[in-house]
Amino acid sequence: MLSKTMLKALNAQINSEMSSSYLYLGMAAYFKHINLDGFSNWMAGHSKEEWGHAMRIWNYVYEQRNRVTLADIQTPTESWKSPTDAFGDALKAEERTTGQIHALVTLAQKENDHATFAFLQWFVTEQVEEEQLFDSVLQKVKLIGDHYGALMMLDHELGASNHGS
Ligand code: OFO
Repeated sequence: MLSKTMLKALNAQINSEMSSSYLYLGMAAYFKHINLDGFSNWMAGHSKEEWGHAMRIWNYVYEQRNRVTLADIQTPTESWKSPTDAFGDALKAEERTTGQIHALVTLAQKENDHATFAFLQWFVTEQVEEEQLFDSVLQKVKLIGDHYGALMMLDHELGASNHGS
């Protein structure tokens, strides 16, 4: 069983992962709207991945013989000034998630909750990968700027990658 505090924090993280999923779906819609289908598919894949993170916590809460409580998911932004702007927001969202995961780890340590501490290690590693991934795309779109040909090449590259699918 989880403590009341730990359960509340894990339920909040489920909501946050679902909000990230919805944010990336909003970005997929934005990219689709400006005809960057590869970017759009990549973001839609990432949206699914975030939903998977929420479900990973969902399953853990039930394994611990507690129950999940769902809350409203924030309406995401659906337009950005440019791909650079969108990826800047995505990286900020990942950095925010990293902070939340680290706060959960600290809470698990404080409560001597060894099982939750062990469970969270997957997320700690995942966040390092995610920040690196989003930052690498951000740096590329920054370099590309308004160069249409290069943007099309990156669109093709992202569309062909299996990320998130
Ligand atoms: Fe679940 O935040 Fe990205 O990874």
